[in-house]
Amino acid sequence: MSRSESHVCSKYGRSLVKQTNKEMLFRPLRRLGVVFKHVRMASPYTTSSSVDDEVLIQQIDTKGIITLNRPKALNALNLNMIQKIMPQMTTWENDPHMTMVIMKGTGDKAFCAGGDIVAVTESGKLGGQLAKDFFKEEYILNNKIGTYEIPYIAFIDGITMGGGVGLSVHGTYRVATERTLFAMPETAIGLFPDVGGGYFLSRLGGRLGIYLALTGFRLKGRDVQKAGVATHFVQSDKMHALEESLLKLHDPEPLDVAHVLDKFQHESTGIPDTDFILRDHMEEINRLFEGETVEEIMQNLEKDGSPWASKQLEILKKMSPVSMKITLRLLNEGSARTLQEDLEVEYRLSQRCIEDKDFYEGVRAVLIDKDQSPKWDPTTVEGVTKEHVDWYFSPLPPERELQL
Ligand code: QUE
Repeated sequence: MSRSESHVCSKYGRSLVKQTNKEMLFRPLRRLGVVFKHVRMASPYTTSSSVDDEVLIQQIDTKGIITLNRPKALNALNLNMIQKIMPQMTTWENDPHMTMVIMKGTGDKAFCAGGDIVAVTESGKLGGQLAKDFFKEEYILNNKIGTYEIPYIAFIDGITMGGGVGLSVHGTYRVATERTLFAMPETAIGLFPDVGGGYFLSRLGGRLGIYLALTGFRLKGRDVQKAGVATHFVQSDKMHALEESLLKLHDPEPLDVAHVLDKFQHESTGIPDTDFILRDHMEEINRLFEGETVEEIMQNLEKDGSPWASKQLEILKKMSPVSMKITLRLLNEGSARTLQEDLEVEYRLSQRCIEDKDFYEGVRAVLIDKDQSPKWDPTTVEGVTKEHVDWYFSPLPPERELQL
C-alpha cells in the first residue's frame, strides 16, 4: 500500500442502518467532509482498501477498523481474509500510537457466519495444503486477538458462528445487538467447536458451554451477553453512533473505550430486557450435562424423560457421534488449559477431522447438498472407541504441530 494513497471508501458514506430523510439530505455534505478528513489524514497511518475487497482495512488516526466484506457469504472467513487481517493486526499492535482496533462485518445479516468450510473440505479431500493452512492460520489469528495489547472491539451485530466467534470472543470487548445470533454448531457438520471453543466454552457458567457445544443451541440478542459470550449489549440502531463515538476519542486510554461502551449499553433501553432464555433450564443443564462421557449425558437425558430432556436427546442423536465425543473431552480438559494450549490441541483435532470421514459427510449434508441427513460413521456414540478418540488427540509429527 502506497503511503500517499488516501481512501475515500468510508463507512460513513454507506451506512448500515436505515436513514431518516433528514439524514439523507445531509449525506452528500457529510460524505464530502469525510473525504476531506481522509485526504487530510493521508499519512503513514492511513491505509486504503477497495470496496470489492473481502476485507476492508481502515485507519482513522490512532484507530484501526477491519471490516469483513463478503456479505453474500455471510462474511464467512477464508484464508485470503485471514492473511490480510493477521499482518495488519501485528503492524497495529507494534505501532505505539495505536489505541484500538474495531472488527465488524458489512451487511445487516451477519458479523461472520463461520469459516469457508466448503473450500477447506474440497482441499482436504485431495490432500491439499489449504486444509492444513486454513486451521493453522485461523488459530494463530485467534491467539493474536486473545493476546492483543490494545483494546480490540468486535461488533457482533448479526450471525456470529464458528469462525466468527473466534474473531470476537477472545478480544477485549464483544458488543452484541438484538440481531446477534450466536452458535457453535460444529457437531452438526462432523467438526468440533474450535477457534478456542475448548477454552472459552469450558469457562462459561456450570455446564452451559458443554450444552452449547454438544447441541449447537443458538443464543440471540441480550442472551449472548447473559451467557457470558458478549461483554456489552447495544441496540443495532445505535451501533453507528457507537463507532463514531469510539473514533472521536482523542488518544484514548483503555478505560475511555470501556466508558463509551458502557454508556451506549446503558442507553440501549429500546430493546426490552427479559430473563435469560435458558434460566429455567440451567439446573437441568448443570445436572444432566454433567458426565465424563457422552453416553452418560445421553443416559441422563433418557432417564430424566421430561419434554425438555427428551428434546435435547433428539438433538444429540442427530449430531456426529465422533464430534460429540471429541467435543466433550476437549471441553472437560479445556478448563485447565491456556488458550494457547487449547488451540494447539484443537489444531490436532482439526487435522484428524480432515483425515476422518464425518467432517466431509457433515459439510455435504448441511452446506453442499443441504439434505440435512448426514450418514455418520460410526452411527452411534457406543460405536466410537476410546482408541479412535485418543487418535484425534494424539500429537502430529513435530513439524506439523501448531506452536504458539
Ligand atoms: C454448522 C456449522 C457451520 C455452518 C452451519 C452449520 C459452519 C460454517 C457455516 C458457513 C455459513 C455460511 C457460509 C460459509 C460457512 O455454516 O461452521 O462458508 O458462507 O462455517 O449448521 O458448523
